[in-house]
Amino acid sequence: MLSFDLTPEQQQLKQTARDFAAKEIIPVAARYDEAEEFPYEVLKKAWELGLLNLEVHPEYGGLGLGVLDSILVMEEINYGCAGMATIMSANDLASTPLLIAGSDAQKKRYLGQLTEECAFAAYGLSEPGAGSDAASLSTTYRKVGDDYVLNGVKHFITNGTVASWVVVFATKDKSLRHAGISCFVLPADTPGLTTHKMKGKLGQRASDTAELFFDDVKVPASALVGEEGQGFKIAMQTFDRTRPQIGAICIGVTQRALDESTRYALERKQFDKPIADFQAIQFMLADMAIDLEAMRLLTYKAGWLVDHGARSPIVSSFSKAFGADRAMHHCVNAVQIFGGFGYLKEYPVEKLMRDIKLVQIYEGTSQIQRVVIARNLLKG
Ligand code: COS
Repeated sequence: MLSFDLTPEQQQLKQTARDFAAKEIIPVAARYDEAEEFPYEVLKKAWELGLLNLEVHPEYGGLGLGVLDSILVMEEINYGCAGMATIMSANDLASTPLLIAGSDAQKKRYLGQLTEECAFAAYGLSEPGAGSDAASLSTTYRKVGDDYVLNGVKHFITNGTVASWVVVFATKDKSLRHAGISCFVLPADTPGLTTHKMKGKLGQRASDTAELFFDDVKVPASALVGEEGQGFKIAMQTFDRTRPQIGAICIGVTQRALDESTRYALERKQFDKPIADFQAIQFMLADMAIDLEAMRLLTYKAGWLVDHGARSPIVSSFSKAFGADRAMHHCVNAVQIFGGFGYLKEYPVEKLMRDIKLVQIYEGTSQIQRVVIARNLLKG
């Protein structure tokens, strides 16, 4: 049966997130963006309302909601600020390897912490020399007695300096590529692990982005997530679940671009009439609305598939690639509709344009999404 209805609970959840974005995020988003400051106070309130870590199972203190539920919340939070939403979705990104392959003890300890206090987590895959080619990562692990010892550098890690715990991918032998990679989870205060905030981002400036340095970081055998050598597949399966959340970022930001542009186009007069009367403006607004509808359908479907045990790399990549590229296009158009005012920080659309650019890059570039899509098509 095909249904486009949200349940009453989902509608309520979405409304709660919408009200929160209107009341607690929009009024302060520009200030945190300008200062490049981590918005702890805002996130603490979101956590108290139950808007973070939705997918953590009830036995670890969470609500056990689905990916579609996370998408609905993300859409609304992103309407307010993509930087703040990225912090929240990074908790889901770090939690997902544990949901997929973590032991009961790992889930209890780490996912439990996220529900007991307003804590953050980080997912450490990218490295200075390993971005799109994730399997070429250089962070190493070696077995020493019953322990593992990690060495290397991760970068562009969301929540890196504020995380209480981190998931990290490391190799026992780089020449083995995928087969050599394992996944570990460890407290962020483990001796030998240090962090450094990477400043000066174009957009999403409220989010924390960091380098992580592993210098002979010793972790017990119980830090291994899943089995040795499974790390790369855990990382990819994680993205299949989390890329639809990036689709939700695109929905939220594009909806904001459409609403702001529509309001402005009705107010702003040139040639003695509102600019909304001109087809050039109308067509830009109409194209935003068409793509928004398509983004929602793709992204909700991607989330729904995961929730129904039919995780689909290709549909998750559709959601992210289509969403990111169309959202980028429309945020540039929103600035165009605002004209010179759109280029000023006093108006909201320049931030949308800066924020959305990152979405074409992180969690796999738009080009990597097409690699995933093409490979899935070609393998039949
Ligand atoms: N689910 C399960 N297994 C998967 C998978 C998925 N979605 N995708 C790949 N695999 C498996 C493959 O089946 C293959 O397994 P076998 O060795 O058993 O055959 C293995 O993983 C290697 O796959 P593949 O050959 O496709 O890997 P590549 O090195 O060619 O890389 C891409 C694939 C490019 C898709 C991957 O490196 C990628 O997603 N890169 C982007 C990384 C990224 O998003 N970084 C952003 C981090 S910001 S959080």
